[in-house]
Amino acid sequence: MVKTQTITSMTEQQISEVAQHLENAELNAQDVVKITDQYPGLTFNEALDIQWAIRARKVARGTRIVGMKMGLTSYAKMAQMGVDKPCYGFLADYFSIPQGGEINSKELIHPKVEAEIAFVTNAELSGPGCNTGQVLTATDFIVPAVEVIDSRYKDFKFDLPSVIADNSSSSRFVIGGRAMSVNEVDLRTIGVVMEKNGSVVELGAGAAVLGNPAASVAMLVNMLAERGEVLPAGSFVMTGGITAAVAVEPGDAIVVRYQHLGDVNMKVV
Ligand code: 0L1
Ligand code: MG
Repeated sequence: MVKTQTITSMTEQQISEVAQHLENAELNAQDVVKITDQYPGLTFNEALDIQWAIRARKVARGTRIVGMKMGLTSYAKMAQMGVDKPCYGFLADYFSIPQGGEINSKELIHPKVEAEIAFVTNAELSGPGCNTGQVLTATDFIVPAVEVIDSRYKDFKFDLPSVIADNSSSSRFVIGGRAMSVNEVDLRTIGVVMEKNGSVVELGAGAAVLGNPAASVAMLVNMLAERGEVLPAGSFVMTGGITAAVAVEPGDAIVVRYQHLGDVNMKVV
């Protein structure tokens, strides 16, 4: 456990200790208190340093990074959290569950599912100043995807720096439905219906995500630029929840029906 202390700038050793602490919480499916309880002065940059250190730990063990996710991209969710800025995280290879597959609740703490639209790019995107038009030009296709978020923090209680350090609650995702060109659909009006055990639990439309899910990809690119990073060609990006996150437990069957794009489904075991 990390020692309680009030600091305004963390050493590399402290970044590394917190990264190990949060990654262990993820790997052992063991909740922890939010990291700002130990580090009240945690800055956004330090939180990102921790997230990138977790990513580096996984890569060093041979895990592949297969995509990126944006989180807190709906104004409703930002208001609920009392934040004015979305966050991003990375997707590791073992987060990917096939269409119709099983979400193993034993590997997770308190999973919730979110209906999202994912983009796959065919050209490098770089910021600052990346805009929605550049994203649409660089999009190979979109595909429906459901994110399973799982905050490592007890009772899903955190603040923005804490959740950024915790890889923005990334844990699993399922890609389903069919791929389509952005020219074939109006991203803002794509309708989504989420069903749990046959009952409709959430509804939404693409515009819930920053007015247009392509704006979420542009925001990711501009956030990456703040750290000197680009979004390479061929990237898979989940743009954030169109619907509220829905808690799931063993025995639940989730089907998300997307207008034009088909269904995404999974079972929780
Ligand atoms: O993907 C998301 O929108 C979630 C980001 C982190 C906040 C949360 O865990 O609810
Ligand atoms: Mg999400």
